[in-house]
Amino acid sequence: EQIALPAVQRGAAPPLAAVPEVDLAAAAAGDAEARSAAARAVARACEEHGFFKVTGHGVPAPLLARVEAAAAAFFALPQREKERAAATVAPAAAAAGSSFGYASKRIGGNGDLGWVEYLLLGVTPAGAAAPAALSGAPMSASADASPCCFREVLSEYIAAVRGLTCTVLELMAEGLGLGETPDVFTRLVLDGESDSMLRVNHYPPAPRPGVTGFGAHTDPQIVSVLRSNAAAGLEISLRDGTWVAVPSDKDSFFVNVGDAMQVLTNGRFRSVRHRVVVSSARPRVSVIFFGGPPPRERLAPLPGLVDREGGRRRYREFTWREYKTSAYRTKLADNRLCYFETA
Ligand code: GA4
Repeated sequence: EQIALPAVQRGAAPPLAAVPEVDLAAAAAGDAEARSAAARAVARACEEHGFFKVTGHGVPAPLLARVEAAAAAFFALPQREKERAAATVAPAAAAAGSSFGYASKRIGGNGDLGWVEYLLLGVTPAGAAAPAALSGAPMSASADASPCCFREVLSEYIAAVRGLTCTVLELMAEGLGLGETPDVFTRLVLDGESDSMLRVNHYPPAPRPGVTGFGAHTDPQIVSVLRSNAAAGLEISLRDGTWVAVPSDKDSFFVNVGDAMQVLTNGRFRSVRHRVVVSSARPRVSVIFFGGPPPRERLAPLPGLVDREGGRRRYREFTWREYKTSAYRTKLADNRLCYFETA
């Protein structure tokens, strides 16, 4: 089956000179002042770029290496085996109409294409998985591509990255001056019905430089936490619309503010437009945890933040189910928030 190659970008984007960075270890080890300095740095980065890097995250390097090795081994399988294995790794893919599972080049259901193949998984609710039971299981860092072990290493990873996501969300709350309700965001991601997802992307070396791996878009969820191997490719759009390349850093995580967070903060935190341009000769592997609320959750600008803007609400209230249904009807590059803005 032939699928047209996605578009090629014009020139290479210049690197982002100063990637905002937050050291969680320093914030945790320090006093209240160190923590509130970290919270302010997080809030500043979310206002300016909707994007920042996290160091000192405490997710063990060997776990990251095992995820990377298992992903590389999975994508090295023959096409038919990937499709078959994905049904084991992602049982939800069996559900009709679900976008979960394995796919190559096609992104979403509305004709978007990228130089990418990926696995998209629904994340089991917090507590439902039993990562502790897996910790003693033998899992070598070498290429064990069996769906059983890939699934297990991914569930261990999900538990770790969910914890990291919650630390980040608490800092966001504190940075917004919502310290009296530190769980205002974490409760959405920790809810038993949280609609969170994991995406494992593999960008093979491109036939020519500058091919679009994943086209420009914002993420619909609250927050996305990304980790990649050392291959470059991620770019973000600055406030003025210029694109900048984010130097890869396999030892750190990158956080994107999503559409739902932009709504909750009444536009104060910015849902960052980002894309992946494939230019390097080495394959890029990225794993992204998307923290989403339960489908029934009503989302609206938080009253405490609206008051500070003289009571102007920029978005109307809607449920996450409503937003997702609407978002999944759009093309990747579309603005999805505009339908929910107040006049
Ligand atoms: C972008 C963020 C996540 O990867 C994703 C994507 C989803 C998909 O790949 O199926 C979407 C895209 C994402 C936003 C608009 C719609 C839905 C493809 C698309 C064209 C899993 C998500 O939740 O939204």
